[in-house]
Amino acid sequence: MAGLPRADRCLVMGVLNVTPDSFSDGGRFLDADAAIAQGLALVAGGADIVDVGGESTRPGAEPVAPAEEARRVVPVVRALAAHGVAVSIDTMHAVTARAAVEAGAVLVNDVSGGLADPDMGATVAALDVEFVAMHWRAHSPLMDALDAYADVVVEVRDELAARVGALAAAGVDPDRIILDPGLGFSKVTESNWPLLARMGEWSGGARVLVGASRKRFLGAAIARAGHDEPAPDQRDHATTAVTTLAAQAGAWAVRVHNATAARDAIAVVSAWQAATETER
Ligand code: PMM
Repeated sequence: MAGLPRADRCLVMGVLNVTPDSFSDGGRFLDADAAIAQGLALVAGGADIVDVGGESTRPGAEPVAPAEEARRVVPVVRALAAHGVAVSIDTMHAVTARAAVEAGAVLVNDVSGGLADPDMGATVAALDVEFVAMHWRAHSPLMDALDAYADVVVEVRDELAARVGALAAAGVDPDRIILDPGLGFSKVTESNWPLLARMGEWSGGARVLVGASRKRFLGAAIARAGHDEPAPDQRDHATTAVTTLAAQAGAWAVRVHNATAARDAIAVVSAWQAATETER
């Protein structure tokens, strides 16, 4: 089983949704064999970590019972871990997190930052894993109703700090918590950009994961007058631009559908940064 790779550059987390209804890849990898093949393809393409999820979090998505979620993801996690892949489990359910870690996952990625399930903190504390705490306000049916902020950077900073405090009280080592601004989750289009541009102001020096891949706010940014807004699979170049800037800004990892594009962009950032340092 692989641990998390060393982060001497921005890491690439490849998205693998074993769901019928995710916004970009829903339905493509519901079959375990197809999902395992896609996980291995993500690694071959440049992913350092494969993030396996069994419940769609897009606005309006149907909730999935933990037993069904675990049925979808555990065989995929087990097979990928057996191939030496560093696997992350994307879940809001403590029981699914535990089952996935027992099957070989090395990181728990909880889009609710531990808010959705009161058992998540203690469960993660008992498991020897890293934890991604994403900024989140409510489940899918309600998330768009809670997108008002007086100052999005300050409120995301304070709400994430509250999560870290609660998780630490449950026994999680704060140094093992990675923060994520939750792009698109209870955020109108314009709220996502300050969170990207002012990463250092809300992260408090913690490691940062950026999940911008193919999201609606990128479609809005690249839309052209007189044309339909680009569909999710037409947002990869915009995603790669975010990857480049996030890597330059020191993000720990990006969560993306196209691993190769991210890996190439990060290699360019590393070469550019190395040349900057030798010239000083
Ligand atoms: N976005 C989605 C799902 N999981 N996890 C983290 N940590 N950050 C995100 O931004 C995030 C996530 C929704 O996108 P998907 O349907 O493509 O998985």
